[in-house]
Amino acid sequence: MVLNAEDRRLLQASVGKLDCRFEELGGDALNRLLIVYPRTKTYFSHFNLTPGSKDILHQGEKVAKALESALKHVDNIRGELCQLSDLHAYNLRVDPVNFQMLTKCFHVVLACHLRGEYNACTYLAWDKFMEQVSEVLSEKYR
Ligand code: HEG
Repeated sequence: MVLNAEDRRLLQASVGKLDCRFEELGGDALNRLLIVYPRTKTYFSHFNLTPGSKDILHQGEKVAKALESALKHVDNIRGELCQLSDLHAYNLRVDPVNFQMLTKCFHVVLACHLRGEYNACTYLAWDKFMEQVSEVLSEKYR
């Protein structure tokens, strides 16, 4: 799905309305992912998986920083996430369905931080964006 001009505007505007730093959303989303979809823990067996652990927050921050850079380059998400795409496909071998699960958790986190600002159009813009990121991170599989 293509991000049109209005989607891009809504993405940028909603980042500006967050009541926290963008990087903090990642830890929150990853915490939720591991609780709501416990099978995702298999990818992080070397982590301290206690909710809110430093491992989880640090990893979440890395994810959020990657999302932030993709947001700054929405015209070239593929180029921006090229190395991460290789990493997830060839090294980590994360099953693509996990990206959808993380996206769902990310929506909940955005809704918590944006409250009334998170309307249907803003939701759709984020959903398209996350779909593009997920596509890029899983397209090099097999
Ligand atoms: Mg991935 C590492 C981004 C989904 C499992 N992920 C990373 C890193 C980044 C990143 C930036 C660090 C890379 C590095 O250190 O060089 N991940 C990222 C994004 C998204 C995503 C942007 C989707 C929006 N990752 C994702 C999902 C899973 C997963 C859904 C599995 C459920 N990622 C994963 C693992 C690592 C990374 C196991 C390595 C963690 C480690 O050992 O430090």
